[in-house]
Amino acid sequence: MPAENLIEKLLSLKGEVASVPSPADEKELESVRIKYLGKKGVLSILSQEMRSVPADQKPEAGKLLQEIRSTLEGLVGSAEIEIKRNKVRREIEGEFFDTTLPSIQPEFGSAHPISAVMDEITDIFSGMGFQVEEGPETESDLYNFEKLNFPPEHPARDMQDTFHLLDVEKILRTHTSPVQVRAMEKYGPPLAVIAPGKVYRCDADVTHSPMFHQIEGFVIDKNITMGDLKGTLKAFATRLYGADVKVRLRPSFFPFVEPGAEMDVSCVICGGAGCRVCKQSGWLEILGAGMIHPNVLKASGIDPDQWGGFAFGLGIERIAMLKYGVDDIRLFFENDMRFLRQFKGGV
Ligand code: FA5
Repeated sequence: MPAENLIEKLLSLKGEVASVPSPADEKELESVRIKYLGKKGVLSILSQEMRSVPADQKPEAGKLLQEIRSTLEGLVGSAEIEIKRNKVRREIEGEFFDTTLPSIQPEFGSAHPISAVMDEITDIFSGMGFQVEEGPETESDLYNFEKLNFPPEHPARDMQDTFHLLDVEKILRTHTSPVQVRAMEKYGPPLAVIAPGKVYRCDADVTHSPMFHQIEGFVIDKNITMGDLKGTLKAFATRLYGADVKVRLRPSFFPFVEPGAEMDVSCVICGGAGCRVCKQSGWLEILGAGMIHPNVLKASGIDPDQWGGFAFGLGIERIAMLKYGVDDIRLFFENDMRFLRQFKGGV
């Protein structure tokens, strides 16, 4: 076929297509699609005729063909959207909505009990003027142990079964105490810091989990005494457990404090009379504490002759277990909705 003929045909088709009205329904849409864009449609036939067009005229014919295809595709595409839209509109108009029916209430989630206890404790200390700090969960031996007065190979390291990361000289922090050093180095004295976060130990039974949460707290200032430590912790325990709670400090050992202590509160279950939870002793241990060791102050760039401080660290899961009477720590991490829903009313 001579090229002029195909080009003429295409020009005339272009005019025709420009005046095709937008299809009003699915039937009209389908017939436009079949007539022009179908396998045996006009465009397909004209495309085949392209083969016999001389090479120098192919560009013009090809361009026209492409223009016509785009116009048709645009026409069909927008008609398709409009037809669907009209269909939905008709359906909605035909439906009856009873606007007086009560709506379906979405189910509200709630804070995880561990997050709630952590927030509550953080709030108590923030209220006393402590600033909140965070530290990295992957730590160096230097911050997790050495600057905290655990010498290399010292047996005290065995108190905390450590996860070592392969290929890098890092560990998962075993406690939040490294944040003491990091904050002292960052800000210098005086300081009052609280550091909540996740910690990790190679440890698993009904009261120990490989990942758990601690809150570290410490104060650095002049003339700080054990009395300041006890007063602060007593104020904290009173806010957490109520005015009737009693506290006591017992001597204990942590390399980064001297003297070191553990604090017990009168049993929150039996009020001190003796029960299964407190093993008839009337007391529950809730945290470790002490006066910050001069070696830790030195390692953090603080002169121990000028400044002193106290520190404490507590396990959140232990506090939450006592608070809610939970006897297996794993329940906190299994994401069983039957367990978690019980804390919905707020904690
Ligand atoms: C420490 O981790 C010290 N860094 C605390 C400290 C800070 C002492 C500042 C002095 C001054 P300890 O190893 O005892 O101490 O752990 C503190 C608490 O973490 C424990 O009382 C316990 O409640 C909790 N804990 C320890 N191991 C686990 C575990 N595997 N799962 C759950 N809770 C744990």
